[in-house]
Amino acid sequence: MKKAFFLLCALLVFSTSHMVTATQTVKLGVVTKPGSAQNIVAEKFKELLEQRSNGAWVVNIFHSRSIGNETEILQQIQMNTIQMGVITGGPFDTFDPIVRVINYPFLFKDAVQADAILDGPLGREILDDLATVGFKGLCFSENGFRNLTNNKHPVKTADDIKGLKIRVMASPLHKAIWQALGANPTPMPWPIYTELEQGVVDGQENPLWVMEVYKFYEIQKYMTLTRHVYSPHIDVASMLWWKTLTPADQTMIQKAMQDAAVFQRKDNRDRDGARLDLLKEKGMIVEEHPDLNSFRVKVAGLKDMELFKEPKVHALLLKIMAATK
Ligand code: EAX
Repeated sequence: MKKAFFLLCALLVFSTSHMVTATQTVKLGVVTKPGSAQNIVAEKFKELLEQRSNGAWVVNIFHSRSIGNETEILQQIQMNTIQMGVITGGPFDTFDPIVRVINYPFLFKDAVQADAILDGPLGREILDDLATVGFKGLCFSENGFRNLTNNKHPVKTADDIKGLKIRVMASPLHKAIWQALGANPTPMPWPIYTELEQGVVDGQENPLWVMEVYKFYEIQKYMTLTRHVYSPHIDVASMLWWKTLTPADQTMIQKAMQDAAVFQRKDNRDRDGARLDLLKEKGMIVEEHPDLNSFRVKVAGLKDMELFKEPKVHALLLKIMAATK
């Protein structure tokens, strides 16, 4: 009898302790490889959530296109086969056109202004709107300001772009920007090293870290510091999954991602100076002072295009433009 009682106790202790230590797993997708901006966010988030939950949560990161391109990762998040993602703003705008607003050319003067808008109520409007297409928008981390590279000739004014074959993200807005600038834009999902190497396209545009981490200095001769679009990542969760979480877990996950984003944005910016030096050392010819006015004039009409015709999208664009004047 006594023995049976002890056995029962042991069983109870085992099962309750088992309940307490049961881990929950979250799958998080990024398209880029370790060392990339998205991965730095993802790894920081993993570290913070696992630490703060005392191991109750485990984050598994899927990277380097192991679960598909960014559009495919987003589709899996909608279905909750993947729970979270750190996804570049570009490919997001086919899911919700409101995302176009933050990819608008020459919208933000600098990173400080981008943070002020994206971390404030206007950024929140965008994140909240994502619920209409199945995402819980958590916060913004960054790819950074995008710059043009090409393998044909130096680009100083917008006229130099005429006829260049430029790879763009799978985004109708990005395609429209490069059409307006006179290029011949080709949408392609990430990664694009082989296409550049083989000359399928002449150039591409991305933040400085991409040219370093993906070694574009090996295959692209000319770079122009156009900073034409500030490119955030949108850090999202599957709404189907989010609704199953306790409020305490929601808060912990939201906070861990926000802290990871703040960490990564600073890290990315701190390293940009050294990156530029490195790219020059590696032989890239850099135009540091392009005639950006010539670019601005050519893209000025975009806000009146079909792409922004949905009233809530148009209204938000005008609000952000007024706030960043
Ligand atoms: O971060 O597809 C792109 O150009 C993105 O910037 C990519 O995610 C690299």
